[in-house]
Amino acid sequence: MENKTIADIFTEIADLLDIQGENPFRVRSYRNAARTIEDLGQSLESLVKAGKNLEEIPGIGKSISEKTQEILATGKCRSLEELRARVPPGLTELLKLEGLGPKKVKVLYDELAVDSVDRLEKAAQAGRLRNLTGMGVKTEEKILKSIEHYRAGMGRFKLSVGFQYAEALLRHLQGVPGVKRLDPAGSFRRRRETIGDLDILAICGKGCKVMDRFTGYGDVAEVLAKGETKSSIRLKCGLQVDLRVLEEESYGAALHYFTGSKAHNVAIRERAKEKGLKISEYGVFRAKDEKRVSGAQEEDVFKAVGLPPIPPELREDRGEIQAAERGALPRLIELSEIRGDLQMHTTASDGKNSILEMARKAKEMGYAYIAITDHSKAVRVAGGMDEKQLAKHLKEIEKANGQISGFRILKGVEVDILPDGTLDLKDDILRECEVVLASVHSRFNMEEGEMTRRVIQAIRNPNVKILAHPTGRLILEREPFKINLQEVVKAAVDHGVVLEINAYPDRLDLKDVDARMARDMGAKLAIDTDAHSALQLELMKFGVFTARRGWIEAKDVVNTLPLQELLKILK
Ligand code: DGT
Ligand code: CA
Ligand code: CA
Ligand code: ZN
Repeated sequence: MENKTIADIFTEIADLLDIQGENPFRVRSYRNAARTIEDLGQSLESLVKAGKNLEEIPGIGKSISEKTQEILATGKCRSLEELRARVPPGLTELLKLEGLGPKKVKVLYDELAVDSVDRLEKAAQAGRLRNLTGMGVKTEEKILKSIEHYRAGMGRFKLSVGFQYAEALLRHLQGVPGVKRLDPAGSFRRRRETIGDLDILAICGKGCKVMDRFTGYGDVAEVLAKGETKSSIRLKCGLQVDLRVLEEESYGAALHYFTGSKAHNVAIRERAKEKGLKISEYGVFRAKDEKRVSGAQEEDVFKAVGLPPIPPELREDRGEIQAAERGALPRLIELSEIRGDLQMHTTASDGKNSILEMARKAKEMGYAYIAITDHSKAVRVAGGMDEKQLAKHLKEIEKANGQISGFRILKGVEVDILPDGTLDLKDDILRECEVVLASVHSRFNMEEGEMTRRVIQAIRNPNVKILAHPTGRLILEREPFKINLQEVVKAAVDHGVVLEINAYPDRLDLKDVDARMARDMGAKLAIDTDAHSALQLELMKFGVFTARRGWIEAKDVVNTLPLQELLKILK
């Protein structure tokens, strides 16, 4: 069983408790557990099989551990079923709408019997929400927008979630005798931030049982189609997976075709037409007599249209074909070029590991440095620090530095940008830090002008070095706040402030096209994990994917620099 499946059960328990008005601490403990499990980076099932005590994992207590074992053993959770019996189904779905919390959901149900997204939409359209306590005409408008947004993302999965399912499934298929090649394609291979489904391609020898193995996978909820060359399944989590078995001679053409994007494919085919060629998922052919020219390798497709290979992340028809033509494709940043991580949290605020534990893990990953950047006091739910606590914490960082060799822990903080644009901590203490990240964690609903002024005022503070998660979005959960990003980037460039690509898979903020715009305007970027545990330092790859989709090169990214050069930039 996948971690995500277990995490979803705890999220649902939290939602159901929340709607019933349960103790917020209890609700939060389930939410935290779900998050921990989802981002664990190791399979809970295999940990249990290896006899590990789950309570040793930070964020997992006795009750969660017991429930996890129950879920793994029986596939069910009794507490969840009891809760479900008490709350109308449909209410938890309403919680997924942005701006709808458990209190509002309860009012909507009690007063208007709203128990589904459709009913809520009808009620809002009919103007029936405006008379309820705490709601108005504005609420109705907002809810209708949230519903639209929710429907657009419905059925899509965050890339990080897709990764967990894809890796497990590929492992399952890899061992099948006769399987010669296995490649994920589609939006997954292009590293889009969300995926609609997973497309897998394979080459197999005669008599290979890969299709049986595929449709017989333990996590399958439904077999949608089964054939010799194509099968489709739906996993228990709802994700659809297509598997195609191909001939060796057309594999490269198919890999190109099914990687997409559709817009990129169309543009490539048009180029082929001009050259008297026809490109399809079966190969490259001469138009006049349909004679096969090539198609076994993916490069064949590019070669046929006179181009060098284009990395999958760029294949969105956003100028990559023209750039390839001019020999001007970027040399995209690689994960191995990252030398350190400049945003992370420890037990001093809402992280799960100590300074030294974070540093040891980072060193083990081959990094030369990290910055410890815990929250400031305005973020109360995250245990943010005041000036005095930060001063003490900075001493702790210095001390930890003495306990690890050949590695540097930078003194940092993630200071909150208050609604009026001032910072949450005094300049005196910020000056003591080597890395000050500034970010917005409250009042997301400001007007664009007001929010832009707020953030630019923070950028103007000479102590601020990095603007963290600049648009505040949460993928499939929360829209970015309204802000004039161009003005923000311009201010950042003027004041030498670095813009973050937050690698945390829920954020990926700046997103691909915004990072590209920022770089084109002359901004420097930092790719940071925002890790809340040592294991989450591994999430860096998702930030690198986003950067690659944004045409970013190593030279644009400050944490590819050696320590001494980085320190110069931070000064
Ligand atoms: P997704 O699954 O919504 O995240 O996005 P994709 O890009 O994975 O799209 P999907 O799964 O529908 O199809 C996989 C690839 O197959 C797609 O990226 C390009 C190719 N493809 C699908 N339909 C067409 C089409 O009508 N024309 C062309 N040229 N290519 C297509
Ligand atoms: Ca797909
Ligand atoms: Ca597909
Ligand atoms: Zn935090």
